[in-house]
Amino acid sequence: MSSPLTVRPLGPAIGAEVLDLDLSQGLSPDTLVAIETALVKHEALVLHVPALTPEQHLAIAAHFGEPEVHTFFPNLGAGLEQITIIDSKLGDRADMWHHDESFLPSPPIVTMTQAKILPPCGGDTCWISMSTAYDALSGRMKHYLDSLEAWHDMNRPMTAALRQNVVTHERYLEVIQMNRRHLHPMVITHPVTGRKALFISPTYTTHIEGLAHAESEAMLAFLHAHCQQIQFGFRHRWTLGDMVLWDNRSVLHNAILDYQPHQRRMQRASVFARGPWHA
Ligand SMILES: O=C(O)CCC(=O)C(=O)O
Repeated sequence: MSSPLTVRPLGPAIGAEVLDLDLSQGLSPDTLVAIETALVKHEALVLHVPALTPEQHLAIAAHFGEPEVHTFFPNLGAGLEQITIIDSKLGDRADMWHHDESFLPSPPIVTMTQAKILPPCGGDTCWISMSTAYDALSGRMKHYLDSLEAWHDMNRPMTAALRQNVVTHERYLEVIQMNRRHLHPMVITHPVTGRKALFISPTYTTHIEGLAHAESEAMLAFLHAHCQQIQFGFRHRWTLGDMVLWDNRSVLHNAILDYQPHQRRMQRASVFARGPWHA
């Protein structure tokens, strides 16, 4: 069956945009399937949807799984608790390479964020295809990494934030006491495409299980530098009303913080898998 949407790739490794999503026609099941197919293939997908309602945002999220009620961020309230507000005026920032909440046992599989207020320029978001980065490793390195696991710990960025004076000590203690950490495979297999992807980030990954400290540090430093090569990336310059969806199993992302003192406000939903989050 042909897709009801026209999808244009924005890069050979990662990124695409939908050219003709018409929300006045509603969101049919075929349209939702076409969005999912394009997302899984291109890993980050831009929709140009200034008319998107929060209800439609939630409907797209619910197509992928269970929309998350986020623990930390404010939301749109009654009936729309799963639509989170991320606003630089509230001190929100995400200028670090990360998978969303990889410290959870089952992290979100998809996140989708829409630009509501943008600075005059700047505030772009970048993604890295961790499947393309994995593919580019040698066969022997892939084989070595395939059997390893690494720890993801929310305390890592909190400690960095405390040192940079961007969180209060009270907030730091509150988060540290939650002790949110989890051991994940360093290479995960996508349940739909069967593609393998590296699952590590400089934000949350603290160490590789079973390696000596120096070995783990050296291996992670190599892998982070490897993944951040420009050819594995995709950068989106936002226009008001754009929504980008990303596949949290396949990509890292980083929202550039280069627009202060201007405001940047996003509305966001993230989605938990209804079954296992990776194959
Ligand atoms: O604001 C953005 O562009 C992305 C922020 C982010 O990291 C997130 O929503 O998970």
